[in-house]
Amino acid sequence: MKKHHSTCTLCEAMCGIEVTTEGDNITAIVGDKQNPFSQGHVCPKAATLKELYDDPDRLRQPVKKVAGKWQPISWDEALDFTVEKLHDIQNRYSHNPVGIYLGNPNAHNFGAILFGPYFYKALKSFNRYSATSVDQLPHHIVSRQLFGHQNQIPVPDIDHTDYFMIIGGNPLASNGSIMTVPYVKKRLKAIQQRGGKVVVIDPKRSETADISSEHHFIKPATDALLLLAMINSLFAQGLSKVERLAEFTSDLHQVADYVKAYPPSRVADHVGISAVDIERMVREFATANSAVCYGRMGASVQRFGTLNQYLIMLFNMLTDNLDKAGGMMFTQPAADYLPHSGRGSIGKGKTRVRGLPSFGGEYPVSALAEEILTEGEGQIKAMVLGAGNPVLTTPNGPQLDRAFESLEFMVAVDFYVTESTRHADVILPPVTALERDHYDLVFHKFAVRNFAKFSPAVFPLSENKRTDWQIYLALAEKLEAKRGNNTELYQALRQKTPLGVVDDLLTSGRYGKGEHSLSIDKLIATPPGIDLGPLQAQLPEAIYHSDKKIDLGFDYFMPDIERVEQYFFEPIDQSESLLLIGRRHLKTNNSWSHNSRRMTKDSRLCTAQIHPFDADRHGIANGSLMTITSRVGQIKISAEVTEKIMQGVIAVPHGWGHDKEGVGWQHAKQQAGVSVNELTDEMVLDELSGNAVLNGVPVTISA
Ligand SMILES: Nc1nc2c(c(=O)[nH]1)N[C@H]1C(S)=C(S)[C@@H](COP(=O)(O)OP(=O)(O)OC[C@H]3O[C@@H](n4cnc5c(=O)[nH]c(N)nc54)[C@H](O)[C@@H]3O)O[C@H]1N2
Ligand SMILES: Nc1nc2c(c(=O)[nH]1)N[C@H]1C(S)=C(S)[C@@H](COP(=O)(O)OP(=O)(O)OC[C@H]3O[C@@H](n4cnc5c(=O)[nH]c(N)nc54)[C@H](O)[C@@H]3O)O[C@H]1N2
Ligand code: SF4
Ligand SMILES: [Mo]
Repeated sequence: MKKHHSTCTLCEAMCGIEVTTEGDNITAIVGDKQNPFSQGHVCPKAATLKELYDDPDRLRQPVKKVAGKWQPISWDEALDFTVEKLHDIQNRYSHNPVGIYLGNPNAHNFGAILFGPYFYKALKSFNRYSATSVDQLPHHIVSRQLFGHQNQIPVPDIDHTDYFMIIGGNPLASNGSIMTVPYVKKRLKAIQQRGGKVVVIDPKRSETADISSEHHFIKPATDALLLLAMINSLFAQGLSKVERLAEFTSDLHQVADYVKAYPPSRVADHVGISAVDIERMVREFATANSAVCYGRMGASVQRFGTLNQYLIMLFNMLTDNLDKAGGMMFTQPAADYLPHSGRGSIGKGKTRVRGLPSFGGEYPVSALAEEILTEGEGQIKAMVLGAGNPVLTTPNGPQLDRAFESLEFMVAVDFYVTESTRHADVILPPVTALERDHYDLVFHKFAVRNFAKFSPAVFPLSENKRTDWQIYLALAEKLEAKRGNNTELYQALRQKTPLGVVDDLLTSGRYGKGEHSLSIDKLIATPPGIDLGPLQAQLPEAIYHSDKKIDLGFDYFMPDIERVEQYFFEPIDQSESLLLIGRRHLKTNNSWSHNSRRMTKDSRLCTAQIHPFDADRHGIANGSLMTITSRVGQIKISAEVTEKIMQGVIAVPHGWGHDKEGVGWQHAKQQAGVSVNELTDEMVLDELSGNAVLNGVPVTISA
């Protein structure tokens, strides 16, 4: 029996886990009490890492589709076949007809982050897409503009704040996002215990709202109006405080001019929160010792997502809560990849069909299906899917499903036959998280405390197993060899390994010398991880603009207010519509946790939550089937009548709908659920960013 200090990679919280093994078996996974950051906390999902490891439905060897059936093949055969097909397609057309989609688990995989790009680069295709554009794209754009780097995103200093306003986030279910915060419930309660407030703005009385000091229902996708009114009221009450930050940006006070038309009284009916409440919240926020306003999925992935994130940042700055204890702060990670990664170029390219802007070398995934289905030069003919299931997770999934079916070739780096990878010609399955080394390159950077931890693989890699990075590097090398190019780079990288890169980052980083002298060896010698203290003020170092000033980017963001004005004050008749929003459950993880028997015992995981008033009005009984229709499609789903949801709103989780032919998840198929992304609309976007609109989708319903 052996015990390993490891890390759960399923969500962003980075909980330390203690994994017990006997030979090749995992016998137990519990919270690691010695981990200084998570202190023993885990959620129920941690245990599913064992189920994932044991899952008989998981691919352990490459498979190739021959006459519609999957045949196991060797790694050499699979990699050679893949490269031959990609090379042939690029020879016949050009580079761009090979598209790439990268899904969420890549962010939890430092090998894929560091070495995957060598393959994407070798493909020389501009047709890159990822889950970013159904998620956090607005945050990247705001940080790129203001602070000069797409990943320089400040996080709430939750452990020191006196007032935490959460707009469109439900950390009690999600365990936090762009805020790496194990045991968030305890930390939220601690705010209240020290006399502070937790305020939740959400169309649902979520699990987080349930433990908050104050919850306000908000009509979906009206957050921009609320935020404009909050800033307006801040100036009207004479409560803005710009002196400290004036050193870094002299223009803050000018924000007042842009929000003049939005006194709380003008927006109250639209958002569903009274002017008195808005004014009071602003006053309490602005006069608290410290306060932080934080917005996530509900605020980002909607019609005005980028403007929302921008206004949230302005509100924090105008109340003197940026880069200050208890406000929004920049984490100081031990292995800082920011100086070595792209700062994020805005709008450098445009999609072929719809002319949507690129960001950071990627196009909005809402455009992917049309780029495959629309004929002409540059049409996508082949896809590389890496750790993503966009048929279930991106808007108008059924269209993408059809598009994938029409491709000449698809390769997937994934260990399941999913709704998306079932369209592949070859699947290259990497090992699971516990079988590879782990250093959290992304989420250490968003942690609410400075911390560093390395988790060595729980099991050594055997001959016929590959990690994601090994797969990508092999593909890159073989592709360049096929083109007759020099491949020494890849051999050198294989020697270096991603771990070698992290070691360089650690030793050259801010804790590489002196007291901590961090290196991989040091972290190996300290298995539970090393606490590096609370977040520290970081301006102006945190700024990546060469003049070390925050650029408020008025010209870029403020014109969007006109769109807000038009949308809300010249309204079209939507009296028949309800507004669809998403939701997460503690026991699910996007589209790929439903094969876990332990996590799917509750039969009400995939339901449409609806207010009793709306249910009555449409003759819908609790538990009965209801139909939801949008511009794009129609689903039938069981109704869950609850007062937790705002009137006029329907909440449906994503990642379900596993009843498609050929899907390999045997258990998930039995409780298939339906995919909410059969309703979401790939033609409606947050115009500033091209981010998808998954919250606030107009729908009609019937019994
Ligand atoms: N309507 C609606 N849609 C949404 C959302 C919503 O709130 N509402 N949320 C959106 C968000 S925030 C996100 S991030 C996306 C997620 O969307 P995606 O990233 O497209 O999908 P996932 O469900 O995370 O699928 C992950 C895939 O990676 C595989 N996988 C897991 N671990 C590994 C690994 O280590 N290596 C490899 N190679 N593969 C692995 C799994 O088998 C699975 O097939 O969904 C988005 N879609
Ligand atoms: N258990 C679990 N944890 C997860 C995931 C998972 O699938 N399951 N996914 C992970 C991923 S990929 C991500 S990105 C994070 C996301 O983490 P969070 O951002 O915390 O996401 P959600 O839990 O979806 O919470 C979004 C909240 O926004 C509300 N909302 C919807 N529309 C609006 C609106 O228009 N305005 C406002 N103000 N609120 C709105 C919803 O009711 C919901 O309560 O979670 C991560 N953690
Ligand atoms: S909160 Fe997230 S990181 Fe922690 S155990 Fe649960 S899924 Fe894993
Ligand atoms: Mo996400």
